[in-house]
Amino acid sequence: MDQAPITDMTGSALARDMQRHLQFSFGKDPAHAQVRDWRLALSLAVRDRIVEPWFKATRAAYAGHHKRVYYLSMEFLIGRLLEDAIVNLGLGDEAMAACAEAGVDFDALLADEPDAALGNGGLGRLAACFLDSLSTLGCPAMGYGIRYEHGLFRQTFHHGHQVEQAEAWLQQPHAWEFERAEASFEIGFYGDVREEDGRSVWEPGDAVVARAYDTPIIGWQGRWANTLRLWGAKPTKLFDLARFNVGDFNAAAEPEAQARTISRVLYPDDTTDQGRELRLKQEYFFTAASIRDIMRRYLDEYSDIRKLPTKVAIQLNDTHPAIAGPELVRILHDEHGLPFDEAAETARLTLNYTNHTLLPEALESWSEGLMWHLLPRHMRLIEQIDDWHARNHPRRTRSTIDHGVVRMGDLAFAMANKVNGVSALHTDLVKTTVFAEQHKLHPGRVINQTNGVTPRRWLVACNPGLSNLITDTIGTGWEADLERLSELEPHIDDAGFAEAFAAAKRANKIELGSWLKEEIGLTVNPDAMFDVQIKRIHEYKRQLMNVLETISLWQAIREEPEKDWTPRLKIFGGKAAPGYRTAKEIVHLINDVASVVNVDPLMRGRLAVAYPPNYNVTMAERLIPAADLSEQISTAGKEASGTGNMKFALNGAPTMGTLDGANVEIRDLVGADNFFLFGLTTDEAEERRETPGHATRAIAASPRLTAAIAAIEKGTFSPDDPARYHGLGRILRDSDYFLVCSDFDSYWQAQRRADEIYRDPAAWGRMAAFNTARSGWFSSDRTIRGYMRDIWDVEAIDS
Ligand code: CJB
Repeated sequence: MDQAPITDMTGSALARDMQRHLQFSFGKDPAHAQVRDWRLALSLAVRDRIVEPWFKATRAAYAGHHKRVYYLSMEFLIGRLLEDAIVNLGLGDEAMAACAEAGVDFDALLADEPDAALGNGGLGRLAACFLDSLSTLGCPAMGYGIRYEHGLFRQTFHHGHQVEQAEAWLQQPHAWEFERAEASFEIGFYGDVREEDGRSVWEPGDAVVARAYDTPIIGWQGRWANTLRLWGAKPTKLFDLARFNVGDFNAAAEPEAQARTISRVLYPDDTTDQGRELRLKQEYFFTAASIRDIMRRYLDEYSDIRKLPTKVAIQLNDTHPAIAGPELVRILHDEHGLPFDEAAETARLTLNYTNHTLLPEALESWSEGLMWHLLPRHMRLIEQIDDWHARNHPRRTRSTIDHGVVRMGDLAFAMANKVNGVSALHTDLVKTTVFAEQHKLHPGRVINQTNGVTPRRWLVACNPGLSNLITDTIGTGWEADLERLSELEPHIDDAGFAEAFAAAKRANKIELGSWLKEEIGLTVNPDAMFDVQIKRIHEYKRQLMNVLETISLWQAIREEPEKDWTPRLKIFGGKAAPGYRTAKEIVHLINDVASVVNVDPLMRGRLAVAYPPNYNVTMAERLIPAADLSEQISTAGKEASGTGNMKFALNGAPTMGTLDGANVEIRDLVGADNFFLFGLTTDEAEERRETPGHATRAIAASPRLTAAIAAIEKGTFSPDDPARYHGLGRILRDSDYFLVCSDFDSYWQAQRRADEIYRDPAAWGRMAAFNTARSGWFSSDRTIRGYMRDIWDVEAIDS
């Protein structure tokens, strides 16, 4: 029989391969196949079409002896992969037809895929957007991370309270990865260091095996594919047969259980440092495996270890992989015999560090005691690196080791060729606050690379209505050249375009409305302003200010129900770290407020609150295209960049925001008229925080805020437990570190300005369209080009 080539991109070939995989890869008779079976079969058929460009890319990188980029990240928040791959390969119509032929609903099939949540939030999602852009640009690169068995917990609400459940994305077959039993490394922990022939030799006391699992990441139009290599932990010895034979069955299985623990769960913390030994083990485990793999690949191709930085660029995504510095020095010095200073400098020229936060509680540090215990050779090398740094910079006053603690930020900085911040404002703060001394010692080392988002997932795939309108208006090609969105500008005042733009938004809102009805039983008014705040729950992100404004609006509507209010649907989404008490109280408060507001007959059609549980990438893909207003209301100086803010702007939702993170750049680009600005600036916030009694004064000056706080303290929203929110009340009154009270009135006024403009659909539509037309710069393609040019010094390969 004639066999078409595997990369046959026709619909008939895709349909044939889907049927073939169903039967021969999964052993299912089409007559009995369920949605899941079809989804897995289609995934393999699509994956087949990625393999060829993937091999081609790998061969091209080898053949040209190109410099490679390695992106080390504890988190990759990749979400679902099938639709993304279909969109990048341009197989949408073909896949739909294949499903129709098989009699399965394409949307149901896509919706069946688990959302791979191997990350907490912005940092992990950025890593996933970067993978997409690296492949789209044809940059030879590899992502390295951990193959967590359990991703971020599943959130449910029980009487408004957050309950966490284990997530289990690997309970079913995972269609996208290739297990590489041959790519395994033994990773040691504990033990001793002995001297042998003038060299230090680390003899670990325990070890696990890191096994590679590869997922190909296809770029736009399938021209290039890179690899995401995730490490799973396995025991060095599978099973203790001796113990089993004497009847000690639990002990026999212990090595396996202990080793697997390392890659079992993603730490659910976001911007708080969890000082746990297991976390440090995870960090060393994946970093050491990745560095070994990188060195193996380098030494396969080259012999001079000193030239490593000319062929390898390693990016550390925050300090989580910062142990890469001492690990690389250990390999170069202990194993390859480079003199210490040369080893340290070679390692430094290979490594780069991205800082994602300056919040003091998020700056990683580990006790020296734990380090000596778990990684004795590395701890000694950290001391030597610190001495080396001090020798070269006699004026320095800060050291990496301080009061028995190793500061990972200082280590990462000392061992980096470039250090980058993630927005213009954040990079300035990197230079002037936490890393001020290092910046003075190393001028030019700190640079800015403002974050970006991939337009393939965050516009083409999630918002087909708007994407089609864009293509109808400016033609194709903008998907990988997003600044071309500016070509929309001359059309913004065309009646036809304006109408179609508004219609696309409205269709998304109606679709979201039916999903909310199904999901949480809420009936929504599609004409209401969809006002959305989705992100981790954190005091600095100030969901509390948003819910206080909601309460205030509820009170105002109750006072004057006859007034012509601009209808609003307040949508919240986000998880609280399980151990973060205040964040969990805020979750509870949002739910309690929703349960009062949503049944108040005076609110009907005017105000409602939606808080669908278990916010994740998939939910973001649903909410962002339907949003009218984007809430980016963090205390100035606290949000390093934000990336959700970029996705909303791109999808035509103006920002309600402070001058924080990348909001500053968004406002500069979309124009001050198309952005709702409020609140203190970073400097003003710093100063206000130092002013005694700032919260008391702000509350006293604002009757609205006084009434809203009084309501939560009185138990208006928690009649079953009136004291429930006394703690939140105290935080607001006594300390208010995040300046909710100080910014409240300014926020309220900005919201009312938004109400005013929303009443004029043409004016609002214009603002929305300007947001889309002027957000092209926020493509992660632009960010990755910046990293390639300013940090990695690598060229794209034209395949
Ligand atoms: N960020 O998501 C995290 N986790 C952290 O531990 C530290 C920072 C976020 O990184 C994003 C990507 O750079 C930023 O946009 C965001 O502001 C920051 O909080």
